[in-house]
Amino acid sequence: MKTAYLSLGSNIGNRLDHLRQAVRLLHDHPAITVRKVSSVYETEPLGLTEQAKFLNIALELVTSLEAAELLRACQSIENKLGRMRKIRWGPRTVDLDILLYNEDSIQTEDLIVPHLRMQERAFVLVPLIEINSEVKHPSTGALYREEPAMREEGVILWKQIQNAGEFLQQD
Ligand code: GSY
Repeated sequence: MKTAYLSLGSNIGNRLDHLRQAVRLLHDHPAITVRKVSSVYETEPLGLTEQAKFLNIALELVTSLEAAELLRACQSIENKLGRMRKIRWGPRTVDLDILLYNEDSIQTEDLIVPHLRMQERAFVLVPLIEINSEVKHPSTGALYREEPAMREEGVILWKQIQNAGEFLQQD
């Protein structure tokens, strides 16, 4: 079994509902168990700033899938939830990004792990550190909690979540 960390974000429609449906679909996958879900954070958009604020979460899962298979599972969930991403850096129904996979470094055409620039994004780091403050870069050993981006503004606690079950069960 491999442990992986994902970042999820939504800034269209019922943002919380999109995140919850995505987590539910992940958890329902026969080869995936969602172990931890962070609190929900409302975050200032990065990239194209003239768009709605995001809700972001991070989660920890265990899986028997290889990284490429996990990527395909994430893409299938994005498609099922009708991701709209007409504009690069623009609004999206739901985005699932693989941040870390089993302390592996992966560089293929489709997937780069650790996720590129994750260490520069407070909307990724703050939820991630909430669920595991010890996570580090697999090759440099740098602790993500010590990244300067952790101290950036624009990431507000929106809904406290105690555990994955609570997140999945709420209406
Ligand atoms: O990379 C994920 C999509 N995305 C986000 C996001 O999830 N949150 C915030 N705050 N800004 C973002 N810009 C993009 S693109």
